[in-house]
Amino acid sequence: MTKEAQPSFHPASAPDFVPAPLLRKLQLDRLQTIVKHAFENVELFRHRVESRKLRPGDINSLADIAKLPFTTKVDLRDTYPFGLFATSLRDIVRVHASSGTTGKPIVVAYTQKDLDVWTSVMVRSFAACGLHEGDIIQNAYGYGLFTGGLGAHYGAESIGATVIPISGGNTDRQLMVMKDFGVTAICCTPTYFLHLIDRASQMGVDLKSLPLRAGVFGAEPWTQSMRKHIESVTNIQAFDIYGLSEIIGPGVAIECPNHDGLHIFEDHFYPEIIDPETGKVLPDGEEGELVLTTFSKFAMPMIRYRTRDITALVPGQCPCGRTLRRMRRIGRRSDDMLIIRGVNVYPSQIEAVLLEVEGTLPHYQIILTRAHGLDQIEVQVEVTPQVFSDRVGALEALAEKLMDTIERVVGIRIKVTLVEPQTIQRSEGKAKRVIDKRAQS
Ligand code: DLL
Repeated sequence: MTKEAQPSFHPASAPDFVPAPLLRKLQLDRLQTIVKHAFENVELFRHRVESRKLRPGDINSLADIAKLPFTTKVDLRDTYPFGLFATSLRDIVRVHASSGTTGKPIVVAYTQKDLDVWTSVMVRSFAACGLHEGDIIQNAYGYGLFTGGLGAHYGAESIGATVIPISGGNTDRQLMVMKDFGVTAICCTPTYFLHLIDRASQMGVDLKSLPLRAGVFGAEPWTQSMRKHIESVTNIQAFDIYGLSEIIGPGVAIECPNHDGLHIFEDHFYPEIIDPETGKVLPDGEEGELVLTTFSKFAMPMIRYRTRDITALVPGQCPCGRTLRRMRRIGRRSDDMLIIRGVNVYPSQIEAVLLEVEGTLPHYQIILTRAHGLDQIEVQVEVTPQVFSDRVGALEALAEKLMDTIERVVGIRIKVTLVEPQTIQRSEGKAKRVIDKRAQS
């Protein structure tokens, strides 16, 4: 049993319950305004729209959004650093950046009004997790150019909670603060929370006995099995929060206490699911790439931004009564697919197997190497201290079982190496699951 978040209705959540026809009308108004703003102020967008022989006045329904061009991460790179800004620098009060895989970061910008919108969606996110005035929130997302720290910070302050701006890292101090300050909720990546759990058990801190009752976990994929693990060893309720720098940061979507998909704050972020190959819009329920349009961000509007995150919109209404549509949790990105011996392999498929099989810990790494021109893949996973101290035969049997199960799920046999607890490097932020050594092989 998890410690229940207070179920009462929070007034900040009122916009989550706007009747759908009104919400659609608001979305169309906002879409028309933002398209006009981007057309008038962002050269790249204007050229693309004009080359399609379109004008902002041609957007007369929400379905017309499909006429507009997509924006991609490459566009942000090509216009680095300020090329997609739609207001003068004088009106921009904050920038953030996310590190790309290729050197230069992606830069994003906010006017004061944009920041107010961001704070409001973070307040609504915390409210959906049952947090309120009087809560003590330990914010262990990194502060700095990463959006996690400051995004959660202003939302938590604005809901009236007491914020501990501890940022990531220094795990022993995190646990001391959690215990001594009576922390009731924590914000961090799910893998960092796993690390906190481990360290707590080494230090003899019983997380179940603390007032901690909610975790707001995001910034990286995690699984239902990881949620079960976290909730059973801590008794907290684990909420999935989604967001990305290009759209605003954390607070694009959040789970409600039903934990059946994440409600998208659709009055500010319009979702579409497309076929990543053809770009065609897919109906609700079908899995594809999430495309988001920002309705209320004026420093840097993003029209039809291709997130690369793979999900589906959940058909039907959530029992919580929110009219905001939900998306399935993000298990993978279209660009993190590995192709091994011609078979498509996603790290999330491997993780799901590791977490289902008894005796392993949720700490693993996928190592890619190349031998004789062929890609090789190995999974290293930590096992529990009991398993590790067991007979060699038992370890071998567990490795065999994992290899069999992975083969059944993924379609190819992958080498699994069991390693001692605490061998795999822990992350303070987003975990690095895939170590690609192919260039060195
Ligand atoms: O990770 C913003 C954030 C901070 C979200 C704190 C939640 C909590 P970026 O660094 O730009 O922004 O990374 C965005 O991270 O496109 C997804 O691939 C991934 N991601 C974010 N949240 C989730 C989640 C922040 N809940 C990228 N589940 C996104 C799965 C997530 N993946």
